[in-house]
Amino acid sequence: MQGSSLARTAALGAMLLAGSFSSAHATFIQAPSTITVGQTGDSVFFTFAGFSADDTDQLRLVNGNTSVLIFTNQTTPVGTVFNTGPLAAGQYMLQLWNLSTGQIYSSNRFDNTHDGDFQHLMETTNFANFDLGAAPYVAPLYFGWEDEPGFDTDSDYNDLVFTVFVDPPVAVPEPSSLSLLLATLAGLTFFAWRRRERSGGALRAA
Ligand SMILES: [Ca+2]
Ligand SMILES: [Ca+2]
Repeated sequence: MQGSSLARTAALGAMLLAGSFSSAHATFIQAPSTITVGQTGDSVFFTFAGFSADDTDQLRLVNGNTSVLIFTNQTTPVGTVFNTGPLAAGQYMLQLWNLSTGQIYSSNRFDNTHDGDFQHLMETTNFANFDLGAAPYVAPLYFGWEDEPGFDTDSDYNDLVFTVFVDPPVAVPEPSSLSLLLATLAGLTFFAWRRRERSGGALRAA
């Protein structure tokens, strides 16, 4: 399960947008514009990895017509995990709500028409690129938002940093395999009982 989750996270990173983009921090690359939930029932897990920003920013997941709050950068402890719970299969966009300026930015840069299609979400394999000290935990990819407008951005992309993976649903044992499991447990219990009986008898004989 862990392995497939990591593989899916890596797949997210592999889905790069076409086109070129230049940043003050060349070590960042464009994050995918959407998160893919492969099958209905999958959950998406976000972990807050840190921030350095004056503004108050919220990471949000766009789910249908609603925008679900995931983290607030100023108040969320590093390492906090947010589980969306089961989602319908499909593509999900992320948003950054800068509450200090009132601006909303999308993980899909082409929704940022109010900001010249500026790319506000970037990714990197190297946490050190965020200048936030040591990585709080190991992850294959780290995502970071830029909360300033494109025309005057510092492009540090560390205003809200997080990781994400999509988790497939836990398989429920089928009735046939469940009864087999119960039969096995019953058998083990019987043998343990018989072994106790024998050792008990040996003690009594001694
Ligand atoms: Ca910053
Ligand atoms: Ca910034």
